[in-house]
Amino acid sequence: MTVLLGLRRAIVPLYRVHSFSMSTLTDAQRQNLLQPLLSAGWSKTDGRDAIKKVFQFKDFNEAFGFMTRVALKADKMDHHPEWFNVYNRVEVTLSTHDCQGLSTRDIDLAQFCDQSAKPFSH
Ligand code: HBI
Repeated sequence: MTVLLGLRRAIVPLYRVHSFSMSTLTDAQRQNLLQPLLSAGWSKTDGRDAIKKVFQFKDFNEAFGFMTRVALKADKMDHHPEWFNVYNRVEVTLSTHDCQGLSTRDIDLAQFCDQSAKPFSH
């Protein structure tokens, strides 16, 4: 019995770390991880725990190149953006549906979006 309890104590945190169960950002994570994104052009959406940013490119080719890179990353992460594209403009909204709010996955994907758009910021 004690062996089983010990095993449980060892496995449950591992399960959480591997984020099978995503949880929303803590206050400290909002301060340390979210705040820098809000200073870099991301903003909180009205009425839900999500962030959004508009990326503007030279033309459709650049915009779709950005979307392709983000799409491949999103697929690898199994974490998908809500987005809207018209010609050279891409509106990206990030939130984690599994926990109905912002998680570290949104932080990671937002940082990836910024990195991917960097070569095109004129
Ligand atoms: N994308 N943004 C976002 N949020 C999620 O919770 C999410 C996702 N893509 C796939 C996914 N969850 C899967 O874990 C399942 O819900 C299918």
